[in-house]
Amino acid sequence: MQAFLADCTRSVLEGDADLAVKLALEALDRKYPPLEVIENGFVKGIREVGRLWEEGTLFLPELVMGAEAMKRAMNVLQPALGKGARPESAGHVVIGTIEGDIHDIGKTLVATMLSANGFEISDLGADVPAARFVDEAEAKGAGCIAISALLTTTMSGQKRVVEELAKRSLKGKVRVMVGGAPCSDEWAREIGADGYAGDAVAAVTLAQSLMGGR
Ligand code: B12
Repeated sequence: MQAFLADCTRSVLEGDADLAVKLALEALDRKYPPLEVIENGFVKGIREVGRLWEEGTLFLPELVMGAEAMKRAMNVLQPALGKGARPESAGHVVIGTIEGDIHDIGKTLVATMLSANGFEISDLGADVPAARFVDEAEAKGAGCIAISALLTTTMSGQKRVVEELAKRSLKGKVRVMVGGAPCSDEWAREIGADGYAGDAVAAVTLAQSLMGGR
């Protein structure tokens, strides 16, 4: 299993989307736990790509190729995350990546895990204006808005969502959770959000506690 996970990591590092898809299919075939393959295989690869890019060892085209390999593998593995009996709805969550930010891999993983745990999801995608989150929450009667931000330059948009809720007298009624690399518990407190989670599993626990679910 360790060697297999290392191959998954390598496929993303090398930006080899065909290999990533082949390994993802093989993981399903071998009945490996999909979340472990994602987190300890492919995600490790994309984080390493980011680190190498930051230190100047990799260039943007390689970052894009790594992300493409990661996304293609996720497309294969995600349906397996949601398998099993669907419990009754644990609540409705509106999720998206904030305006100006096109990073959607982590957001999509959080959405998939929430859905697999019984939450109804409105996934607005990436580059979503603050007001759009609130419009959708109002339209669907959602109990929670989950906002992803991967850039220090876009995370302030999460604050705008909280402000928009306050403007419409919905603050406290619709809970807000934030996540993404530059976010933290402290940031969530600072902007008046209800919570922060660092990964998709923690996001499920947080949503359950915010929405009084199981
Ligand atoms: C892949 C990637 C890209 C891809 C994105 C593809 C896509 N469709 O998503 C591409 C190549 C397009 C890209 C572009 C850019 N990127 Co980029 N990218 C990354 C990289 C390497 C990985 C992100 C990722 O997918 N991680 C894997 C997922 C699974 O992890 P995650 O996103 O952290 O999500 C997990 C948790 O954070 C949490 N979570 C996430 N969202 C949420 C939401 C909620 C509510 C909760 C509770 C939890 C939660 O759960 C997730 C699952 O466990 C990061 C490096 C890094 N370490 O994050 C840089 C990084 C985010 N990028 C960076 C930059 C600068 C850019 C560009 C500006 C580059 C450029 N010059 O053009 C552009 C931005 C374009 C834009 N306007 O958005 C910087 C940001 C620096 C900063 N301080 O702001 C980083 C940190 C790289 C670096 N080290 O410098 N990027």
